[in-house]
Amino acid sequence: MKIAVISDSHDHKKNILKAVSKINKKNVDALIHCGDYISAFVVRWFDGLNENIKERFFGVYGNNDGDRVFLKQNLGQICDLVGMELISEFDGKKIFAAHMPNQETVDAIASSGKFDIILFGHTHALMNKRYENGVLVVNPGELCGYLTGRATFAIVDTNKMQAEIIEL
Ligand SMILES: [Mn+2]
Repeated sequence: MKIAVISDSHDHKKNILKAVSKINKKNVDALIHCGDYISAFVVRWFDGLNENIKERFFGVYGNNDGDRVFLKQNLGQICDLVGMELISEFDGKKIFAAHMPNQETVDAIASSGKFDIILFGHTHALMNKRYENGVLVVNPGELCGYLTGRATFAIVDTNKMQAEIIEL
């Protein structure tokens, strides 16, 4: 199963539309957004996702997502905004996703053996790392590209247990 992972899109319309188009062409089965959408109106830019992807579109809130009521009301039409943490199983793999766990927390969760894949955002910095115990830890970087100049997202392959970083 292929899961697209986006974080920190920060209202960047052009990059969101580009990412949606790429995700639609990549045979992706699900999408997880690790937070920092910003405005509730981003729903219109994510709305072009293939229907099968929208059925498995999950998101957690970021620290910059102030208006959660309207985000839930609008983006919530196509995305299951689960709260601060996503804990779920995809294709037999236990996944933990949150916007801003610190690195020590990520390492502790990874070494707990309770999850196969850990996803996060917030730092706007890429991470694509397979820990010694096999846990895959991915920060897809920033879709907005505001801080690093690189607009990226990831596609996690749950069979191969690896992530491909896609640059816009
Ligand atoms: Mn951010």
